[in-house]
Amino acid sequence: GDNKWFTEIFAASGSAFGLAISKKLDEVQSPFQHIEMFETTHFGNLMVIDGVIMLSSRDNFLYHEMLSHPVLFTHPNPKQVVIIGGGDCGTLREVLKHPDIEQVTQIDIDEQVTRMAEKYFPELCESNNDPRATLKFADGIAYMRDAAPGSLDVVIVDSTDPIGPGEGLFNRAFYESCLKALRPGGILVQQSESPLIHMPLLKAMRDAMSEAGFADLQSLLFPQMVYPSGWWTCTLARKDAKFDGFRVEAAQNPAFETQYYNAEVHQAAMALPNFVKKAFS
Ligand code: PUT
Repeated sequence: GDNKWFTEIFAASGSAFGLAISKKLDEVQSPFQHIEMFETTHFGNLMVIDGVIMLSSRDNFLYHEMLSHPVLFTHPNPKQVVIIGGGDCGTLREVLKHPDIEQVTQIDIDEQVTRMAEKYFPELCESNNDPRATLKFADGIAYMRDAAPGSLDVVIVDSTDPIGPGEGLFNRAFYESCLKALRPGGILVQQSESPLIHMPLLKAMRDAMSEAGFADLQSLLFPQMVYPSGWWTCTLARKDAKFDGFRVEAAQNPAFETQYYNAEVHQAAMALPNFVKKAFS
């Protein structure tokens, strides 16, 4: 047809992903990055940052739910949550679905990401005025470095890839800041790229988390069509003890609705294929 295509080329893996575009909606050069918004023919709106797909209306629920609910149902009693990045507010919305959460502070370096999300993904921003939510636009690395020791239950790193402003969120120094800011029992979770085509990066993240002093790691796998290879991970790192399952009963009877997450999906996401086990060993 007459449609144009947005294509993201993954040079390192000799692959690419494309979506048919009906029109360009918006574009802004922020002090940090180039943000573009498109209307697609079949996936709703699409946000692209520095040429890299961040989210589409149609499938972002997979990523946002898997970055939020597994960690919150693994922690025994999460109250204080920080989100680093997450400017589209989709993760924030999922976290705020948990009624026992008392406070969520989101720190994205780029206010323009949130301004675009308010306009083009209003459904993701529907909880931004929740009294438990605080949105700050600042450097997440400095925020975690200066966070009060032992003050947080869960830190969620919902970042871009480790190039550009997100780069400093993938190293030992950052993980040490997170570890210090977590209370006993605290858990860090970070989006950790594709198991199929980014394994060296995923492995390096896990090694850096261990070297920073986290006691145990757990990577979860889930589909995410608009990201490279269509298959993605998040990695949980527990401050001071081995992981010991999750709160299955609570996950089976949530006080809210989800589109992807449920207790069975959580259990299944913890199953590691042999090539992943081998890479982690
Ligand atoms: N928020 C995760 C972005 C990943 C893009 N490749």
